[in-house]
Amino acid sequence: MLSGTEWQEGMKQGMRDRILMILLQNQNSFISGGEISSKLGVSRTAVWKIIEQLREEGFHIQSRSNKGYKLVQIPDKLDETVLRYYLKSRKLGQLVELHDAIGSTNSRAKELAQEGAVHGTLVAAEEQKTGRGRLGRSWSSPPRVGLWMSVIMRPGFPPHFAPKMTVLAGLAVLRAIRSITGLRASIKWPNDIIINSRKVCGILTEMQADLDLIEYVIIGIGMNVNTIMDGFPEEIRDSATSLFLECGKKVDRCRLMAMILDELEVLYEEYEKTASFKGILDEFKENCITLGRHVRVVSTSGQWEGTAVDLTDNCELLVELSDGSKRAVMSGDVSVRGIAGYI
Ligand code: BTX
Repeated sequence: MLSGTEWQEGMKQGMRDRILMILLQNQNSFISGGEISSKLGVSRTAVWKIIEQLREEGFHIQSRSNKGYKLVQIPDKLDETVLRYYLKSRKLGQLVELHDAIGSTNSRAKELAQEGAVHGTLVAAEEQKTGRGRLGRSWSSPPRVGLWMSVIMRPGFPPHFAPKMTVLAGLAVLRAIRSITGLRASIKWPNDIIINSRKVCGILTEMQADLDLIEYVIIGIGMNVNTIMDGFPEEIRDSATSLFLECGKKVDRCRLMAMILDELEVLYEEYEKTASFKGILDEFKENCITLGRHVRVVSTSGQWEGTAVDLTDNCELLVELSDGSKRAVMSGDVSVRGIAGYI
């Protein structure tokens, strides 16, 4: 049971979120304190107190006598109400857990999924202390400059469909980057998003399944959004980039996060409805930097090289060897020969 103070805090937070939403919906015009107070059934003094609280949190709110309040600037931080304001999706991101700092959003999402969290639950953090990449690698996730987010999905598919979820996520990220910044990013099969030969985003898909059905998939997305070059650990400065470094402008992280979730939902539902992956795979191939390139495959059975020629219907990379034979690569690590060596 909630204590009296917890209950009051909850009420205050709820009121703060509702007032913020009203301000967001009226961003270009003033809205009077009286109108807000009658909409929410609270006193003008209560409205004023919340406006002061929002100002302390960094929201820039103008006030004019006889006119009321106008929100003119949103602080650069992850905020559930701001995210909700941008979100159009019906399922993805409807339940949200935001953290200032966490070990790994994927690990937390996995815990929640095991406790029964619903399809679409989102975990995101301002900072990850132990962000994870594939094969035990680490993912640098410094505070307040990136998107470090994980979505729990419960597709009613068999386990061999899991690579398709990474494809959907990659395309969603690509589309979101393009519509918000105008930048054309590419995908390095299977899970890296590249701009100008540098990695701007990585995707980590983890799955729990039994023999014939996926129980849940966690789609972890790590994107360098407003990172400056000095913000990267030295060892990745030659291979990493951020949206800010590429387009020269700071990007609204809540808007970007909402756009990724919206695009992912659109792609996922299109696939669920039509059961056809062809259009999605074609779009992936058009944007896949790996195809047509010389690749080096590092797998548990050793290293070998060839030319990436296609993707199979199961999203495996088809690599042609010098003797003309072809091998499909499912897992393993593929490096692509690019301008700056292998990325
Ligand atoms: P990956 O294994 O393909 O890439 C990891 C490699 O990328 C590292 O070894 C390093 O060389 C390089 N790297 C590390 N951090 C960065 C960075 N910030 N930008 C560019 N390059 C970097 C890719 O794995 C998948 C990463 C997923 C990260 C998300 S964040 C939210 C979720 N939670 C979590 O713990 N992981 C995922």
